[in-house]
Amino acid sequence: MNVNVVIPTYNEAENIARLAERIMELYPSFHIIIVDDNSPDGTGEIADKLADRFPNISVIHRPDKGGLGTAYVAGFKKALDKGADLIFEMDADFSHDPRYLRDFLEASQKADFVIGSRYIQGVRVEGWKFRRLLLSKLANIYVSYIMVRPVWDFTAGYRCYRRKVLESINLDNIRSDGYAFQIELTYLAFKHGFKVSEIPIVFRERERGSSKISRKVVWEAFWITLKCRAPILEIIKHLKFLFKDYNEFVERA
Ligand SMILES: Nc1nc2c(ncn2[C@@H]2O[C@H](COP(=O)(O)OP(=O)(O)O)[C@@H](O)[C@H]2O)c(=O)[nH]1
Ligand SMILES: [Mg+2]
Repeated sequence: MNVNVVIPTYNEAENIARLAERIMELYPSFHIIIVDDNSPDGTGEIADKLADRFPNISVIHRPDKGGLGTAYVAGFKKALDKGADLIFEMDADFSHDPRYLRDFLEASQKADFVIGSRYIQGVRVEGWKFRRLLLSKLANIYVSYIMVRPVWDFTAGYRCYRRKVLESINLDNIRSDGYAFQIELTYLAFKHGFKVSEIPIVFRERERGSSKISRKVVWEAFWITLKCRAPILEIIKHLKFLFKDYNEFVERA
C-alpha cells in the first residue's frame, strides 16, 4: 500500500529532522511530503537534506507563508499524483506522536477517513493553558451543534484519508486555513457519504518552536462552519447588521 504523510512546516528547524527520521524508522516504506513556506529559520534547507538522505522524502517549496490550508492542498495533490492509497496529515512539532500511525492504519481498514481525536469522551491534551483548551473545546461544541455530526474533534490536524475522499473533493475550491480547513474537509467527507471514524490520541503541546495560529484563523473557522450549513447562513443574512465581518465573508463565500 502506498502511504503518504503530508507535513506542512513553517519555522520547524528544531523539529522536522527528528520527526521525519522517526517516521522513516517506524515505516521505511512510507512517503513523506514536506510543504515548506520559505521558513526564515532554514527549515526548507533541512528538508532538502532529508530528501537527499531518504529517497521517500520529497519537499514542496512555496515562496511565502501561504497558510496551512493551501499547504495541505499542495501536499495532497502531490500525494495523489504519486499514487497514494492513504494520505496522512500531521504537524511537524511532535504534538502528533508518530506512534499513533499504527492505530490509524488499523482504523483506516474500516473507515475512509480517520481523525486522531483529543476529545473522545474527555480531554487528552497535555501542556495547554486553560484558556487555549477552553477555546478549542468551545470551538468543537460550536461546530458540532451546527454540523450535527458524530465527531468529537472537528479541528484535529492529525488525520488519515483514503485516496477516494480527497479525489471526490474539489481541492482547488478550498480556500480555508488552519482550523477552518479541518472543519471544511470533515464536513465534505460526511457530505459525500464517506465513513468517518475517530481514534483517541494524546496531544502534547510542542516543546520546541512556537505556534503560528492567529486570531484570524479562529474567526475563519467560525464563519466556515456557518458557510457549510446554508440554512443557517440564510438566518444570518437577516441579522447581518450584527456582524461586522459579514461583507468580507460573503465576498469570499
Ligand atoms: N507550510 C506551512 N506550514 C504552516 C503554516 N502555518 C503553520 N504551519 C505548520 O502547521 C503545523 C501546525 O501549526 P502550529 O503552529 O503548530 O499550530 P497549533 O498546533 O495549532 O499551535 C506545524 O507543522 C506548522 O509548522 C503555513 O502558513 N505554511
Ligand atoms: Mg502545534
